[in-house]
Amino acid sequence: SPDVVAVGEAMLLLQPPAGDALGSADHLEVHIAGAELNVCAAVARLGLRASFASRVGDDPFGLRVVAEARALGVATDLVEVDPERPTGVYFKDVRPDGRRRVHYYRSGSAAAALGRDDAARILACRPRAVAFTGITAALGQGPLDLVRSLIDGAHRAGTMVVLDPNFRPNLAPTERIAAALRPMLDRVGLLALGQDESADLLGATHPEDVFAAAHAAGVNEVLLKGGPDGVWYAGPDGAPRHMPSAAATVLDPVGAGDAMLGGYLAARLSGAPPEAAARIGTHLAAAIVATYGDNAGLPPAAEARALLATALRAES
Ligand code: KDG
Repeated sequence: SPDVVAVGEAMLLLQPPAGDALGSADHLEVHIAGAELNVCAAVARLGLRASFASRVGDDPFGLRVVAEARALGVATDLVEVDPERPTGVYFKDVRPDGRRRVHYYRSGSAAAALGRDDAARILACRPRAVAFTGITAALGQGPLDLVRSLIDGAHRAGTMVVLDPNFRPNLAPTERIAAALRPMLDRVGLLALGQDESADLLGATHPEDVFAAAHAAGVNEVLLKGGPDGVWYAGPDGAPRHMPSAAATVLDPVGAGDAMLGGYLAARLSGAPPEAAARIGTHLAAAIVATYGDNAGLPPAAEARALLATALRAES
């Protein structure tokens, strides 16, 4: 059975080549993206078993999602093909200052038809951890019901629940998704969130306050992602410790938070303490931001696994 199952939507991503803009580019680069798939890619690269659970359309893009997920080493037997609905598509502009702007064409997509009925097949493979983001919860009522069933089922089975709020205002109003996620926090094993998201979810941005608020809400472990400001993980006393970003070149920041989470999670599941896990997440995130595309640029498997092995040795 898989170490991690991540549940959500993967899409075809079209973005202009370096230096070009969406409004004037003659050609667009094609990638496959989706926060939960990006998390799976990082987990798999470190040598753990990651499975992506979703629905895709019966179209060339759905086939491409499945093929590229497999090429990333991610299992796809929990991806169902929907004959009636298309695979979602999104476009991304990366501005010269590194900021991004996304345009979604995903309403009515195959993944938006995920629902409570999908929980059983996901939990039946008995993963060690089940991961999803606020994007999954924002896809529609069915996906939100699925998230709720998964949390309950995972909690009953003793499976770790991993949540990243990943608010996407273009998709659903932040406060509506925050309100849906808050009551789930008491069953969340690992909450990975950005500093802007912690303001919306927990009303706190200062790391001490974020950790305290998350623990008060019942969260077991917190990873606070500050983007270029680095990351905060739990020190031996449970209080936040800081690790700076390792990014030297920032070409495309999208996907860095997912690589951070995937790297951290894989390392924790392998027995690494939070500090070593945060170092691995930091390393993967730096590789992602130096490359165009949301999950392109991860270090080769041998290098990633050596990194994890070194981190584990340092601890023993
Ligand atoms: O975290 C990166 C994701 O935002 C990206 O890959 C696409 O899942 C995606 C979304 O909904 O924006």
